[in-house]
Amino acid sequence: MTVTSNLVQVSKDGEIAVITINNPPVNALSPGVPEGIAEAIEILAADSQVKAAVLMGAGKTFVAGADIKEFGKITSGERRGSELVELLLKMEDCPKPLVAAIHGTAFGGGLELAMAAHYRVANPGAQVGQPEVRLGIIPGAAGTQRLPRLAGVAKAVEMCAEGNPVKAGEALASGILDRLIDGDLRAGAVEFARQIAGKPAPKTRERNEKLGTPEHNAPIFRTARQNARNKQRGMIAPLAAIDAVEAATLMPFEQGCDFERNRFTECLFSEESKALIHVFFGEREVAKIPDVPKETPLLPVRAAAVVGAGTMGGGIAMVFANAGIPVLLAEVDQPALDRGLANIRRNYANSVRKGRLTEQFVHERLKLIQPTLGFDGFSTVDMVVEAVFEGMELKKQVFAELDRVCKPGVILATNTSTLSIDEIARSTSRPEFVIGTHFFSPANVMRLLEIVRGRETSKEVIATCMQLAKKLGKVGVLVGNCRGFVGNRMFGPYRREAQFLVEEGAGIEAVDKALFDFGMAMGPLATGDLAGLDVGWRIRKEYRHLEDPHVRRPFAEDKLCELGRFGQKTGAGWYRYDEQRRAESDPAVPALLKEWTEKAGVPQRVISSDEIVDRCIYALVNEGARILEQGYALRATDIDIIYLYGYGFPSYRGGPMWYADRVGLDKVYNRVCGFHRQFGALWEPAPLLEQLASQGKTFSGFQTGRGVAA
Ligand code: T1G
Repeated sequence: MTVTSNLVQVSKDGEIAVITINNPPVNALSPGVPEGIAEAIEILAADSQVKAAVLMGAGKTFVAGADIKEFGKITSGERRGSELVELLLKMEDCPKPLVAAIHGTAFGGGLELAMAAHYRVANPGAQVGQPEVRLGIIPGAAGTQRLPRLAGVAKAVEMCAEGNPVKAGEALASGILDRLIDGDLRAGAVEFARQIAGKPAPKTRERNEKLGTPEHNAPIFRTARQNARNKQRGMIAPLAAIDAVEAATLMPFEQGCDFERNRFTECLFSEESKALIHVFFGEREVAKIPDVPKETPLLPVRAAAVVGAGTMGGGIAMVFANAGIPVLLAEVDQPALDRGLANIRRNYANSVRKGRLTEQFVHERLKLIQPTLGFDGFSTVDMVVEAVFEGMELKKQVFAELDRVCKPGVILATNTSTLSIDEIARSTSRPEFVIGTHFFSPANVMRLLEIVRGRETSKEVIATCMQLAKKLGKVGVLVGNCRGFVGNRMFGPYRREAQFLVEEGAGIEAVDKALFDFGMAMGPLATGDLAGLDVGWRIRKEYRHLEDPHVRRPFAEDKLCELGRFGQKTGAGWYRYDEQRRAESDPAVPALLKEWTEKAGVPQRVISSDEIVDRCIYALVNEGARILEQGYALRATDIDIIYLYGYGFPSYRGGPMWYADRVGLDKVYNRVCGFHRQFGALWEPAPLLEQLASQGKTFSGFQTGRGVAA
């Protein structure tokens, strides 16, 4: 039995046909796959020998969904995009029962394919899901219509609106799967098919018993919409997904599919979807380093050590332990070590209380964290992450000691957020093994890991850390060794403008609200209070001698710090905080600002939220352009991913560089020129921004054409 498409093969196991999709790496439903399956269905339907059929994927997974790379052809009108919908009806109407056999993932169109089969079996390790909202779309091949018929309304709404994967056990319990098969999936599925051959093949679209009543469903949809507005603030796709599942409970199947199709198309043409598809491929692209080829040998990381058990050190130790890597946690004295361990236990207890981790998991992980005084045991580890106080002299002492006690070939990483990797590396005899691994606070939660390349850092060390990032559940982005690297270097101008805006008369709440409404997870001033205003204040004092005294600098935060207002940690900063660290406005601050700005002679004016957003976001973009042209980031996408996973930039805007591209670099450039005329040198446009704007080009098209600058 042969099919014309080489992406689909059909074989026979006695009276059972097996259709295998073979489109590596993830069996996406690329052109040729739906057509191949449709052809296979026709062939086996006509073959009297065949009593039933199994549909499965070759390689590591079932089907990861529609081919995302093809979406552009749908929005350009080159492809209809409804091929899948027609195939699913053909599958459902096939006179021979079809069994979908799932391993790895059945996501998006992959689950829709499986739900059009008459039965679904899976390996216990498999996952199913409708993650389309993460691409700014909704299921487009009747997923919102068939899923509630199998799993019930509440489960279907949760899966389609949130997009989280569901493990096989839960999928079986909710009615999506009919059986779990241990061991050889193909053999188990063929055996299952034999058992159901000749029996009536239930069509999912005709199973209405789980669709509930409008009265029963109303609170489900109400809660789901509230959750979507809170958790996926600013996004349209989650709300569209809820509407489509609701349509399934109110309309006949065909009508519900039309409703879904219209909402799907609306979302697919949205800016939100373009941004999130940019993020999807961006997350994968940042792992590719032009001058560090895929086959670069990796160094083993079987055991690690962390120097310093403070907030960052403790969090980093949890990250290694959570990934199953035994980790030494070192401190200078017992009280400091006890404080660090108590912090770790508290963090784990919080995660258990919130249901994110189990007691069992925590118990096992705590066993992997080995407290130690000094550098005892360091001769056995493969990697060390230094997380001591942010001072160059102290870090150099630590690295000199590590150079003495660690065996050859150990990766010596520093968690510094501002200091030069090269200067730290020079305190060792092995600078090629020194690298920056800049975690973000809280390290056991934040997904970003800025990996900082030093001038001598070897490709093996870089490749190993990029790979390790994935194992640690982080998104690793390689950056160059400049002051503040990429994230913090851009954050400086962003927070500078926020302070200037307050000093010029914009209210504290107004500045934070404008950026919050723009989609930032938190306003710039409240973020300062969370991180601690004193962190920046100490760094500014350390670098004061390097600053040009003729250039305007914000003064408000320095003055707040001189009053001991460091933010949440001191109960007061821009806002004041109660015991639960809940913020409230503090009338004392506007009064102080009035006194300070009058003394400094800063004219006060009414400032629009548009100006607030443009000044803060374009400050990011302008500095990002400088970083790109200087080669401290490989691609604009890398900057976008850094801001999404490290600084709470809204994913549905794609990141600061993507956002600027969508606004149009000519508009951004003109706005920056306007600020330059109004506010002076700090707003000098980056040459790359000027160049690309004048050429009508974009940041995403810009290639530095060389490795990350060291
Ligand atoms: N389309 C095109 N390419 C894809 C793809 C897809 N659906 N999924 C993965 N790739 C590429 C990816 O870019 C990478 O390429 C390589 O495959 C390996 O991926 C009709 C409209 C399945 C969990 O959202 O979540 O169906 O970088 O590195 O870590 O209603 O890939 O090597 O060149 O991620 O093992 C819905 C997306 C689509 C799932 C595997 N489906 N994929 O993770 O490998 S919309 C999704 C994933 C849809 C229907 C709608 C993950 C994975 P490269 P990888 P992985």
